[in-house]
Amino acid sequence: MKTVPVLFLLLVPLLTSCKERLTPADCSDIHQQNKTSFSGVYTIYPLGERSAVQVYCDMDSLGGGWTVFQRRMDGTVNFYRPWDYYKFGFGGAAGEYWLGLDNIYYLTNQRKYELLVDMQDFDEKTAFARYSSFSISGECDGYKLNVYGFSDGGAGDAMTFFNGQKFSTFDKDQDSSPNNCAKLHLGAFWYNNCHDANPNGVYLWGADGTITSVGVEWQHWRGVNYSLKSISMKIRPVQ
Ligand SMILES: [Ca+2]
Repeated sequence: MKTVPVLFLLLVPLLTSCKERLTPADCSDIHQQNKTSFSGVYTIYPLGERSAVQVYCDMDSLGGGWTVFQRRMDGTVNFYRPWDYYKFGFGGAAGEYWLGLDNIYYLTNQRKYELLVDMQDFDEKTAFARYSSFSISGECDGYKLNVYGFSDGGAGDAMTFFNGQKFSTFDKDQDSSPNNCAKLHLGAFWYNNCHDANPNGVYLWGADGTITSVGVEWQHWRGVNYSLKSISMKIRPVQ
């Protein structure tokens, strides 16, 4: 009686030995396996089969297959957090979240990636900015940003300003300002001196000039005193 389940258990490794299918490194692998996949939450494995992490996959924008590493949409998650949260990630893939600098590093150092930043204001207008190359270095090098190859989807270029910068949080100032940009702008980013965009700023529901440039902003589109309704940053291997 008991031999049947035991036999089945012994067979399981054989039945599930197709690792490529089981451990997609990113959303583009999932998209490759099934071109009709919907946008939504999936499990990816940035560093092999023991590195499972949930992400939101954008299967709609510009052909789909995008792995979202940053997403704001309703103000439900506090993004004013210290270093370790940005290193390991926080929030939930079904809503607002940050994937984590370690995961972004693992991904962008295994393949060559492009970056897409999608955004929407409270008038339901949309715009995007696209970069043909995006990667970051490891923690020992401050997760330094390497981004170039801008093409405009109406939003203008805010990322080139951050190229070459290390990542900063309020408790780890690695910016190029004599001040602490993360504390000044209530966010965390590859701050320079200080920012042209503040995607991890405070969710402020539209125009608000009470405190300048602390909102979820993209300066070249809606300016520094307009906090966007949604913004998401996502990567895809260059074909
Ligand atoms: Ca500083």
